[in-house]
Amino acid sequence: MPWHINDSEITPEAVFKDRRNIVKALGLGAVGASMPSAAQADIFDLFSKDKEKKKFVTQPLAFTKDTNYAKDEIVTPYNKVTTHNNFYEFGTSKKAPAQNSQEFQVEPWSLVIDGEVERPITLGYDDFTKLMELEQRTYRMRCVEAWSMVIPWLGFPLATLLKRAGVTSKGKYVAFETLHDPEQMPGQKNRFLGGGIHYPYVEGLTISEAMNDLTFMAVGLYGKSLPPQNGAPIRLVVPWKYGFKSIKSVVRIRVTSQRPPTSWNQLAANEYGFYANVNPAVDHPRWSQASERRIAEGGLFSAKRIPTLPFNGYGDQVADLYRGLDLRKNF
Ligand SMILES: Nc1nc2c(c(=O)[nH]1)N[C@H]1C(S)=C(S)[C@@H](COP(=O)(O)O)O[C@H]1N2
Ligand SMILES: [Mo]
Repeated sequence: MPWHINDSEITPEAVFKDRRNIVKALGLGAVGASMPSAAQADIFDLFSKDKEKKKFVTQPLAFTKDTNYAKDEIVTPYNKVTTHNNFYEFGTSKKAPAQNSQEFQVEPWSLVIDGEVERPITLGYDDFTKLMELEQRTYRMRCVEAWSMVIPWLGFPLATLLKRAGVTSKGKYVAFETLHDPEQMPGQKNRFLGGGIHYPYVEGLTISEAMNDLTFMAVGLYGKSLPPQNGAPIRLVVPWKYGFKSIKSVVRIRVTSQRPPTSWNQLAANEYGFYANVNPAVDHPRWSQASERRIAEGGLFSAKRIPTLPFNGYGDQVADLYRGLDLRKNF
């Protein structure tokens, strides 16, 4: 049986990325319909072996400091944090990111910190975990869609990175960018699957927001490296802002003099502002922001409704950043 060959005898591993390539590598052309069913079974064995090989694996990570910023609240179970996601690059339903991202390749990865800095930095995959001292931060996470979670992240303050790079006097904003790789991210290939966002997904903060100690670069959650659906290998977490600010799978952090464009604002400026601070007093044009469903055990609609707090409850640390700003206009 010519199709029953060991991987090593055919081609380098890279070719075994998807079914089309396997079919090409085996020289089978349009298989399937014309093939006897036993032969088809062999082919599908080969696919599933390949799947096992590529399947994403999370690694345990050590941390030195552990701070809970959601005291007395129940931490959202791991299986909810990793199966109820927004990551439109992998599809727009809540389950799609977990389903479609398990073959996501994060090694090698390169994260560039550049722009208005004295010393641009490029970090490789191992650098996030080996050069940086990791801490655990348990934060509330409030999506603009009025659901929320409590998540124990692992990572380091963004300010640590920015201080190493040395922000120049022209640095007023920070622009973030997600990986652009349509081969790996079906939502970037197909406008319908990707929810109409113009990719790569981009986000931004003012420099004072970026330097605030709460602003965190997460490389893990629940004591392990990030699963792809949560933004592997490194993502932003800004706990006083709506979740869409917390951009995933970041490849570039650029300090700028001008306010950078942001993806959801570009898509619907009347609904999603640049600031996006959690604010129960300013409703979304299509729904109230006064309360939220806190996701725990059970489904979204059995989740308890609780009041939403200004700045998601982090006003003590961040309200000063917005003194004199009309938060109704600057939503
Ligand atoms: N690149 C990218 N980052 C993203 C998103 C996205 O679609 N693409 N969704 C955002 C939204 S709307 C939310 S609520 C959070 C969800 O993070 P979580 O899935 O880890 O809970 O990620 C944010 N970061
Ligand atoms: Mo969100």
